Amino acid sequence: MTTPKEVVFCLLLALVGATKRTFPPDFKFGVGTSAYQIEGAWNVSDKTESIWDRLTHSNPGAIVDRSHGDVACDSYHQWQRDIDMAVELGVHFYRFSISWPRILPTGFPNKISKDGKNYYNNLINGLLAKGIEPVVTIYHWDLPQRLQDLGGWTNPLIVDWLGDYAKVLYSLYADRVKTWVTINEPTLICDMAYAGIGFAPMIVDFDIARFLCTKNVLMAHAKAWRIYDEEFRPNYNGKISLSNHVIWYEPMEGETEETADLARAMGEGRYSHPIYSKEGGWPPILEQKMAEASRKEGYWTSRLPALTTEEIEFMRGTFDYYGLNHYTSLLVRRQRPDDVLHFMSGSEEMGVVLEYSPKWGNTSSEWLKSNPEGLRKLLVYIRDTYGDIPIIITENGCASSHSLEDYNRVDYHEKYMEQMLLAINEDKVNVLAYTAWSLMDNFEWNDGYNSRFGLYEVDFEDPLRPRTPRRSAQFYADVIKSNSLDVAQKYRNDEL
Ligand code: GBH
Repeated sequence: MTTPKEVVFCLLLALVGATKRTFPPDFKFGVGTSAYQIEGAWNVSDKTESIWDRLTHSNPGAIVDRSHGDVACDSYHQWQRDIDMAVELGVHFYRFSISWPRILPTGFPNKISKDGKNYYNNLINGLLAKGIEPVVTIYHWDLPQRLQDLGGWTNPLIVDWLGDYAKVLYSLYADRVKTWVTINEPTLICDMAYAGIGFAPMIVDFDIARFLCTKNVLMAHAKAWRIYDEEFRPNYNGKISLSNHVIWYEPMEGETEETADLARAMGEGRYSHPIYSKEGGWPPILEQKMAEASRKEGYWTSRLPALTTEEIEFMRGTFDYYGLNHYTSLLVRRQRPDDVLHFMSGSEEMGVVLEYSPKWGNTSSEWLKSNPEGLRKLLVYIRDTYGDIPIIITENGCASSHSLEDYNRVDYHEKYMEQMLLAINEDKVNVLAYTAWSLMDNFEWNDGYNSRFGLYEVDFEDPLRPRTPRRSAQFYADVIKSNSLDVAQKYRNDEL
């Protein structure tokens, strides 16, 4: 016989167990895409060339399947279907980006494209009509080629160019768009673009251009944030930040946290410390190591540009939330004399080497290993380093095979969301929202159409680009509907 006391006890236990897998009541779920990856219509109406149009057309070998985004998912024509998919998933918000050369064909605000303006108006209004919040990224890598010809992200004037472009967008859409991302992943814009690995504009200058870009991209973000803060926030009261791509750097066995901190300063701190830290500016250890390395190499000044007090103040505190794109982890160890470093394998300046752990799960991308605990540690690290800032996960996801039965994606999302929940419920990290990347298969940059990140599969052979929900889409919809991970069991395949 079970006594009433025992029944109550069991019920309580079940409740505690259940809440562990349950999201806070006001937690928000979304999906993301970006303009060049989905829109197509690369030369429709008065749209001009972006650096990705130029790269894919003039240098097809830079893309593994020699493809391009000329048509992509054809979202320029199929935005209604895109909205329908967001409705099917039941997401609270849809994160998409605006194409700079579609809105401003000259790159400058002297001419605003009527068709470009209407396209995003339709998308925004269509989402709002269905109760879905538009979350808008101002810059997701498709720089007008004209601005690239003027030096792109190495020219400090880009701080004003981006500021003007952002102001045009606020004037057009800030009455309805309440959450903004200024710039997506500065580290890709600077560190990948100048590394000579085929990322637009494919200029090889890892030592200098890369760090000029780092400073300019952060100043441009700060400019866009300040324009919003001063001229638009009083009327519209939205929130705005940038999205950083942050890897979790874990010390290798036998290595110290200090060693991992060296990698963190270069990979994460370089793009976060100037914005989110109380004191602002570069992480001190990065400034010191960069100065030492530059001196050894014979430079007269540090390759990491110095910041004036005004610049430090200009960037410091320009956020309303921490925008986090997170996919994977890396192990860190100290560099040994016989290590030869190349792009992504470590940093000569910091004296660290980066490696994957054989214990982490493989995905179909070489660079993306599944280490869900890394997300929890990273969330705690961000809170401990910068304080109790609200965090929005603006991207998380993985690629699958070209199949509708994407068990690996279900598994990845379940485990990463589970760790996020532990950070929220156990560690009390203030995470407001989660964005699955991506709504649908799309042009995956240098991987072309080989990598499939979509909750929806897209048939790129069919001129109509039909979209079909994968297993993971059904899983995500059910998680959102129930506000809990307990439904996961139905979508897993435990035999795999
Ligand atoms: C995100 O960046 C992007 O914001 C998004 O547009 C993209 O679709 C998504 O990733 C999925 O890739 O093979 O060694 O050359 C994540 C950053 C992108 C960084 C891929 C590493 C390949 C490195 N990562 N990149 S490598």
